[in-house]
Amino acid sequence: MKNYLSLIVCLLTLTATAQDNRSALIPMPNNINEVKGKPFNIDAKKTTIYISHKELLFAATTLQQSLKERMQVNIPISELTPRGTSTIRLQMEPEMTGKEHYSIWVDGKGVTIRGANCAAIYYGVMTMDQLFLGDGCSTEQKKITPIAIDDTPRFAYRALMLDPARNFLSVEDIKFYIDQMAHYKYNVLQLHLTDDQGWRIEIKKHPKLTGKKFYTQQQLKELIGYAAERHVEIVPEIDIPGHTVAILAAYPELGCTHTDTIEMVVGKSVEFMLCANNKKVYSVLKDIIDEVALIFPSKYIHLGGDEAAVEKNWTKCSRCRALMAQMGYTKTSQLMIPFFAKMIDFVRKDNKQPILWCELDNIYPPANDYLFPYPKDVTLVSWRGGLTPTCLEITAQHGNNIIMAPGEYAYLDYPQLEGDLPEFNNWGMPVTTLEKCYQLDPAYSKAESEQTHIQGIMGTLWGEAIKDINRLMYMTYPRALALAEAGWTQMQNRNFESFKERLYPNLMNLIKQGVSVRVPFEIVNREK
Ligand code: TNX
Repeated sequence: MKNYLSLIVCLLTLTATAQDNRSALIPMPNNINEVKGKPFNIDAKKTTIYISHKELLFAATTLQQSLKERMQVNIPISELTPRGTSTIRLQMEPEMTGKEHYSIWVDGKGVTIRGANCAAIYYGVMTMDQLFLGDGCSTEQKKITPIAIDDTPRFAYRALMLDPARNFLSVEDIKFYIDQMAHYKYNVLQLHLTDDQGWRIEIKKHPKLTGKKFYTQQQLKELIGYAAERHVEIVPEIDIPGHTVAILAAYPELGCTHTDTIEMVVGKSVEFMLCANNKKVYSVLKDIIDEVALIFPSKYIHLGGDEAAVEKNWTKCSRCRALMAQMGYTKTSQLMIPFFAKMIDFVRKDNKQPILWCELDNIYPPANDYLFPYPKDVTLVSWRGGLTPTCLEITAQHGNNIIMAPGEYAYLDYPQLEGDLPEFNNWGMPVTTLEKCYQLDPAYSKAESEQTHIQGIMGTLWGEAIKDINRLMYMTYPRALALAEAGWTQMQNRNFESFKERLYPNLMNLIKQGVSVRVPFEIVNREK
């Protein structure tokens, strides 16, 4: 009787919303095929999740939790050879190509998720969870509709960025943020750890850097471990040589000669820079980079390099001017060459690769070249509104890799609608609607041959107005869902109308997890 009733409820819902097993898939998988036949019945007494390798235990536990939450069943996990008739298999197959490539096969007899490694299989589990979420009727009856998915991401680098330098975020809040982003197959979280308003990472050799609110190295290691289980890598950013009031307030002797007597107040000014010709600057930064490299296992260290007010600092500084004369430089910005040559050398010696925000010779279009010649092994992030097409071309010419965080699509600190938040620090930010975010093609319609240097995407949530986790989530979701699809899904599989429909179950689910999403009421056509 209960089943019969739920079937009626399901049929009614079906007519209203056309739910099926594809209706909650975000990002849309790149290859889905129908499989004919009966659904697979989950039977709490018979069904078992089998893992081919011990390392898959976390993915299996995640799937177990998903089944519990969506179908109210407790399914055991086993490391034994699969037997019986009701099996869910997580099968590591090293010969499968692609680091994040997974496949799912569901038929009347069972479920198999395959991948070359844990990350790939974890993404298969994430997709399974969305199959359950979308396929409300079947899920209600503890059934899984047959389907075949073979999915691999368009881009390898799919990042979000948080800025605890401006407003501190607790470790617990960052973990909660990681929980959500991992569901949408993001694999990088960049932490902007230093800025004018604060230095948030403990550096043992220079303890004065940190004030009251910071992360100890131990806390960071724990956070890195938490993220790694969910296949999210944390990339640290130490922003130099501008955005450095916090470090200069602690060690004023690292500033330029003309700032020797200026009182530095954390957060008060954004225009003071580290001196480009001071041995101590380089020795302190080496200590910092060495400690950062030891804490973070990531391949990359981000060194900022954005918005350096060179004229207000290096041009006025006698030491910097002396270095310019010695090097025969005609423009102050050329001092970035020896400054970053040293920094990048430190990074390389620590077996890491540098990332920098891409700065061109103009902050508005038209721009013609880099601000200074970036070494080839620097990965650049394109961010300034209007300059991404130029960044794409110049990075291709010079052989630098590029990550796409274009202001017009990927800035999560910008308002989602006119008149919406942020209520302060809004310097005339462009409105970045959900639809606008969705329109991002990370390759900017370039031919295949011209996009090989594009690593992926990053949604940046600058923190000036982010006072707490609820604001953080409000600015992130649902726009991060649109960016997730831009990073993962091939253009031919993307469609805003379809995305809008797939959004609703995900919004409901996020709310259920306690995520304060913004309701994107503007996407609903009220004149039906
Ligand atoms: C520019 S984006 C910055 C940040 C600010 C942001 C505000 C970038 C590399 N630098 O320091 O927080 O604008 O939108």
